[in-house]
Amino acid sequence: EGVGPQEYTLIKMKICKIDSPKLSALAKDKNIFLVAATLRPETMYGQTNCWVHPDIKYIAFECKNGDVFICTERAARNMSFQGFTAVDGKFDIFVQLTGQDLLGCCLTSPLTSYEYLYALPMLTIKADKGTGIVTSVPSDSPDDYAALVDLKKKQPLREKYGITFEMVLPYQPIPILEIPDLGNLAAPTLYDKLKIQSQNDKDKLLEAKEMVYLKGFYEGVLLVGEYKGSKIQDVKKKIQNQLISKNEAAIYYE
Ligand code: A2H
Repeated sequence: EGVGPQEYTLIKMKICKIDSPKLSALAKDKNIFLVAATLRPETMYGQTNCWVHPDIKYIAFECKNGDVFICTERAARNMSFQGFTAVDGKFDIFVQLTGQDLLGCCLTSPLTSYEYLYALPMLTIKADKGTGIVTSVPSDSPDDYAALVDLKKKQPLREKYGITFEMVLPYQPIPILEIPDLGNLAAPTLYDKLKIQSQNDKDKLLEAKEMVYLKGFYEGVLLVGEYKGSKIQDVKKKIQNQLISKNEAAIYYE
């Protein structure tokens, strides 16, 4: 971790169908978003799902523009000091939730080629980082790929969390970046190469992450979208700015 605050891009993943009884009360006329904190806005072309932790507590609160955000209370408090809410430092909690309440939720998210995504369980999410919600890019994030494979392989895991096969089966990593030596599906390539076993395979996942990162950031070239053919470091900020100007993302610090 560096000295200054960490900048995240918040990706607004819009709930398209409310199943949770806890949310239906406030759903009537509001747009509700699961807000995911990412360091890699340029990879949003490859999103396949959203991750929440089943046991983490989340809240829904209203932003000054009327959007309803779902994230941890800690993140909501930080956002309230960063101009997201009507009154500085204040946020009204509409409803308290656990990740369990959000699992299986159907979402839409910017840039990805999948029309609908689902909120799925990831057991390694930390409550005290970002928003407690993570968007999943299994092509380029070893953690995301490992957690997605776990759900595809392990029927008891799906059953435990009420995840149907349809929420995971159609979702494959999308080739979005070409990285020298790692190809266009860097995370799956390293998962196989390092023989990663699951999302809990901490040491190997760390090793894989370090390998994808540096190489991805400095040498990765986009394969899709408006900046196809460009180096990531040259377009990361542009992609972030576009998402923000379309009100599909925001900047958040902690
Ligand atoms: B990243 P840092 Cl393609 N718990 O976004 C666990 N992980 C979290 C989290 C939490 N509460 N909040 C965010 N994250 C993840 C994309 C991505 C990310 C790619 C590749 C690597 C990568 C798609 N998932 O991060 O500790 C989010 O996943 C690898 C570390 O603040 C976020 O960016 O450095 C990143 O970790 C933030 O982690």
